[in-house]
Amino acid sequence: MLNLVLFGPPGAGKGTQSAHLVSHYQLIHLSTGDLLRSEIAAGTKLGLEAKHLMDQGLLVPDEVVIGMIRSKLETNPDAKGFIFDGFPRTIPQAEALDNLLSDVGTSIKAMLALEVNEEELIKRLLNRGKDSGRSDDQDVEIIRKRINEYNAKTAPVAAHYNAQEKFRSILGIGSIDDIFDALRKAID
Ligand code: B4P
Repeated sequence: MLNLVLFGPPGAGKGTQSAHLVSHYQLIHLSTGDLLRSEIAAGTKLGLEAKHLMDQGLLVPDEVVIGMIRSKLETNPDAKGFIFDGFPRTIPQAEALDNLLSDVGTSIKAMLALEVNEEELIKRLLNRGKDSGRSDDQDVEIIRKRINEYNAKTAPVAAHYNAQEKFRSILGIGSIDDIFDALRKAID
């Protein structure tokens, strides 16, 4: 199985590049951000609790996102592989993912990290906020909070996969096609 983690700060291009990777490698796309937004749209209790945290730029609790990923892995036993987009975002999430995959006899092949500077991230997210209306993309202070959460809790996840010799850094600035080519070279 080809299991990839697409990594990077908010606005690095994870969702954008996932769409290309999914169609090229026929993987199942698992985005915890998208799963949480579906819960919000459906008005579930989990969605209401998640929205409260997401609108403040905070991460939702580990057990919530780990539970969502566990259930998606269970419902796709015949997948060729998965692309994990926006997950794992903390060390406990990374440990849980390694265990879930090991239980079904597989593992992460690579973590691909998109590197983008803070100024460009803020510009992209404010732009997306105008087009999409996403409530967590409207305010520069909330966006900075998300970047701070990333630096404090998510960036250390890179070391977890580096220790397993699976970490690859990719420049996330440039055209979407050029970045996709760099990702493809790293995978192949
Ligand atoms: P996510 O949905 O994962 O959102 P994100 O990190 O903001 O976006 P992403 O990185 O996918 O955006 P993209 O670059 O594609 O998370 C939202 C929230 O959900 C989190 O803050 C958290 O609260 C919660 N959450 C999610 N997962 C969680 C977890 N595991 N644990 C706890 N909480 C969790 O796109 C950004 C913009 O850039 C787009 O407009 C795009 O068009 C543009 N863009 C992309 N590539 C570009 C390029 N090369 N040049 C110019 N623009 C580009």
